[in-house]
Amino acid sequence: MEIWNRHFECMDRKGIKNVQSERLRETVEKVYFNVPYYRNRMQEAGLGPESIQTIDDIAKLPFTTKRDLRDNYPFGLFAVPMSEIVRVHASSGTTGKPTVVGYTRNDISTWSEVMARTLTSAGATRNDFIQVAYGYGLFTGGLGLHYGGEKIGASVIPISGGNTQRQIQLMHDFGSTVLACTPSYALFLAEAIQESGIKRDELKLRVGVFGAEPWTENMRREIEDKLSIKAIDIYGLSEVIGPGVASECPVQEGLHINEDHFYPEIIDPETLHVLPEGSTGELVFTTLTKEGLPLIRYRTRDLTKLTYDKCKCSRTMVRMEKCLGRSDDMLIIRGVNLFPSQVESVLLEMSEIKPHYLLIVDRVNNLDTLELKVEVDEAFFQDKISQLEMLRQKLQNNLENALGLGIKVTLVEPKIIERSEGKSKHVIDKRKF
Ligand code: DLL
Repeated sequence: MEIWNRHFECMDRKGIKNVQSERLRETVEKVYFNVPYYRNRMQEAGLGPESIQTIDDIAKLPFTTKRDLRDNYPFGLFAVPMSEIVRVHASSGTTGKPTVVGYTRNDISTWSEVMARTLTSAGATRNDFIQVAYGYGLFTGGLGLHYGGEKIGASVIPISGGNTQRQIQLMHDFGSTVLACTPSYALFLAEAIQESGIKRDELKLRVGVFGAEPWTENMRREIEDKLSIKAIDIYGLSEVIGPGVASECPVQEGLHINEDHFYPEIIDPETLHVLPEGSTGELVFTTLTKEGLPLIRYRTRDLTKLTYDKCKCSRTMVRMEKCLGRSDDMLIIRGVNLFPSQVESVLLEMSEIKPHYLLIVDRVNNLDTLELKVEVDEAFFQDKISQLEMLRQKLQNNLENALGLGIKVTLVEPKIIERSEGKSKHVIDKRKF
């Protein structure tokens, strides 16, 4: 079993702690002197760089949230001058503005390193053909897998997402051995392959690296059966680096976190207290080597638990359990992150519509579907059907432009959507994960 970076991935726990302590000290110094936001937060808490000596001092530091990134939009939390930034990516913010992340040349190199570890632990080598069917662009999936694939010396096919017939044709003609995409798209592709009449033994596919959305053990079994491959779970988030934060090894008992670069903690999302090993709670990361956008105790909102037990693969890096839930209302639709509040901001800009709405998520033929039911303003509802249809189209376009996601819009009469006395319920998720 190949290991990309045995020195770090198999380091003893004491060694890992020393590396983390040293890197935390450097990171804290960096943000204190270069990011006014962090300096202010630390001063408010009565902390200076000297307050942080070992990794255990991390509990003294304040948390960072998506909201903090939004309040400092777009580049306010960057710790280097823009001349040092060689790449930006972005992910969904909670309202109109995306969360922007920046990378220095060293950050890109760190990212390639952790992606090389990810692909190697999935069993990929320089002899593989990696079909990268994650989206390229502001989303980190495509380019993350791309750089990691090149780093291990594999042949990378940057086909990007969608265009299923072309995916199947290239998979067949080029002999792709590794498929990288979301697990739901993998299932969709599996069925399209069956329908295309191509026989399984005409394909060379043997491994899939799937992530960017939650997927269950049942889904894993289904993908492994239908595609006759090994399906490996890979996890990450743009704010921390993108994919490459954690990934499964062939043992498939949890995802090893690259904790020499990203220090994980589990907290109770209500009390914000750090929880003991083995408890399920919200995952928090501190970046230990990032230069462009170092983050201190960033709340991912993903729910999981950690285990430090030794893994059969001989890696010593802590493992996180497969992530299946979140402590906020973010949805992931066809790999695209979506907050109901983003939909609400679009609705609030249109006077013909009331912000009483319901989002209905489902999965049809392995593809996520999203429908928005929204109330039309009383005055407008009296109008002609053709005008209502124009309004529906306009809203559908506005949503697609703002969210990068097609949503089926249904207009309903005023007062149809159930009001709630407490926190209103805006989402019905019928997908069976
Ligand atoms: O989804 C990065 C990525 C790309 C990961 C390709 C894996 C493969 P974001 O768009 O910022 O980044 O979304 C991050 O997606 O906080 C989780 O809620 C969810 N997520 C990512 N990977 C997994 C996974 C990328 N393997 C958010 N299982 C995260 C469950 C996942 N959820």
